[in-house]
Amino acid sequence: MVMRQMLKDPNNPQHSDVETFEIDDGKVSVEFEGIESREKMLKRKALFRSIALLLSASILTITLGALLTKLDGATRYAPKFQFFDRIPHHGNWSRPEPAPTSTGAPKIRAFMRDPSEYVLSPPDWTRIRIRPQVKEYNWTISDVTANPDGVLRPMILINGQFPGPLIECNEGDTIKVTIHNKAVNATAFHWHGLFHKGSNWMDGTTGVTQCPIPPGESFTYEIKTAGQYGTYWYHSHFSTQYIDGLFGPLVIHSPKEPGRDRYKTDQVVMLHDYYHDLSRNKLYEYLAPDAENAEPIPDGALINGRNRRDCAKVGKQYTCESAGSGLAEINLVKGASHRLRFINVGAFAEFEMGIDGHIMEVVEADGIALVSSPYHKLNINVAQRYSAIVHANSTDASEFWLRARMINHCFSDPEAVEEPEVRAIIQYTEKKLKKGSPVSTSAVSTKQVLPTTTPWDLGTAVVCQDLDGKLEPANAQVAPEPDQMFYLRSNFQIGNYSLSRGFFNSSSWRRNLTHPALNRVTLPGKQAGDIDSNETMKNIFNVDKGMVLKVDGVKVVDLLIDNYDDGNHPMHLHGHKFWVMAQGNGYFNLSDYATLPREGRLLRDTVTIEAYGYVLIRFVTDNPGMWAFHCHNVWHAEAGLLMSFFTRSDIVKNWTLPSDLVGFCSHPNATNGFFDDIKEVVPPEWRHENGED
Ligand SMILES: [Cu+2]
Repeated sequence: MVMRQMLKDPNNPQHSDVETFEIDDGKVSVEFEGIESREKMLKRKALFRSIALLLSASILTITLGALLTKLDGATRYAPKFQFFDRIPHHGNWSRPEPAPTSTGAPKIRAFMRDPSEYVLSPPDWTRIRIRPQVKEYNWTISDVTANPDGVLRPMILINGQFPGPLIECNEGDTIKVTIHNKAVNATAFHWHGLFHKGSNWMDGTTGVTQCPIPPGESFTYEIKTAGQYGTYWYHSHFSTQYIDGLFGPLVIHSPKEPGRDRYKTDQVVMLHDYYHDLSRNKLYEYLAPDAENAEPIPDGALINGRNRRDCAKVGKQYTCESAGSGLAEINLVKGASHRLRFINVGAFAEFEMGIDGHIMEVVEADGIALVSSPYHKLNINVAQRYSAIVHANSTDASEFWLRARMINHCFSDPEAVEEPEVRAIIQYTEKKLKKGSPVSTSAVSTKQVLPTTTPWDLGTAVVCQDLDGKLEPANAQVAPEPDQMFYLRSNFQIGNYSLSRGFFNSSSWRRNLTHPALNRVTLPGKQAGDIDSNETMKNIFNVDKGMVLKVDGVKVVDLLIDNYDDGNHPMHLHGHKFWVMAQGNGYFNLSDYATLPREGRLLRDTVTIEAYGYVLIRFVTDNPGMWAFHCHNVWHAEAGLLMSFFTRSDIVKNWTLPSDLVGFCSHPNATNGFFDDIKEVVPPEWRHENGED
């Protein structure tokens, strides 16, 4: 074993914040200098808390004192409500078309998407050879008040319906989605898990690859699908906006996918936590002083956008009309096998889900076909996907519960959630499902036949971590030896004004909406200069507000992250799949590094780092661009847990970005709806003159 000195990369000042190692034949033993032990970190956190408490107490005392003595400076320590009440509403919400009620039939809720749209139509590859096509979609984004589960709330929808439409294509097709932004706020769409080889600017990540699409403007995303297949999804990548309704499934079929003859029907099942308020208002509370990283507790959960709340139990601040709302129904032809593609399209909660009386054979994770393995229940974290084959061969009943429970032990207050479980009805049907058939829609009424089945008699998950057991790719590829390793610590720190923010090492991301990272390295003559030079990189990026790790050439990169936080993080790398080399609780044992098995490693695009755990991922930097790496918990990402990898700068620096995208950056409304962090949550009179605002 060769002992090597820790290397600071002289070519990239951003790296000075990161321990970087060059690896010699995989034989490397490293010492992490300057890293506090976890115990120390915890003590420090406790100390921060006590200081914050003390400060709050003194602020309260001073405030009371000031009020009592009518001192001039009383407003300096304004009590919370004076600015918490000032929640900005960037919305111009309209009620949906009034539902026809005169017929006495159940209300037709036009904003609910017909669930049969989530039943797929895979081509019959045995009969036809399919040429690549261009699949075009036209989406109008608008602000709508709607009540998927009964509770009326402002939403932002695609073509006035919820959830978003299915994008379905074959490998090699080009997807063209034209966004017409008719909402009051800006937007941008990310295609989760898609590689965008050679077209990084189509990745849709505000602050990283594009300026937002301003209200009143349109933009066409062109997405190539060569070289990948399986289950993906899309969502807005503008602050926390997607959880207000801007998300949907994206499925790529391929003749290369193994096991296509094993199931008769194929459909999408989206699971998600759900809030009854606009996410922007929740973000306001979450990022406020003294909030201490207490993530907003979901008001409930939905399956394919559906659930039904008991209006009698809903808070008085809401208007609740549950007529016409109902549970999702999933139809399975009796006696046949079916593929269910589960996607966690939520904000925050990991789900544990299972179907009464049915084993699920897991055959896909994040677009990678797996050797089939049976499970009673699955854990699925935010942004992850699993396909399971379910055999409709039970003789016990014709209706069964699909139970999906948010693992509320991972919430800041586990007891605060009223209904952690959401259910869907699995119905056996006699005849073949046909795409576009109204079979599910008409059934969503008050006359749903509710199953009487009992859940698996197994313990419930209390830790948020990835699906246990060994998930093995069907086409196992041996992971290559690494060239380079980056080491990150992820944690939350309470800093100025008692604000809690997420950090990778010393970097906490603050989105710059009008100067995204990719634009900074491609705009000719602006700032780019010679991006290989030390000085230019330093001028372009401030590591405190967003770490950018530049990797030159095609390298095999290892990224080891230790999580010093009591929350878990579903970490997502844009534009790549990575091998999960190691994952667990506690520290990664560095003595295992040189001998990590490289065979049969799972490849995916979203991996969970559990609370006080670690993960070691490996990927190849063969896709030129600026690629975000971030926690997919929307609250954590907005609190700063995002950084970027800058790969193949030699290619990227010669790019010219589409002129319409570049034009958005100087549009006066490009930042509509942007949550301006400190400016919004800290009263002006509190702010220092030290550049914080
Ligand atoms: Cu996180």
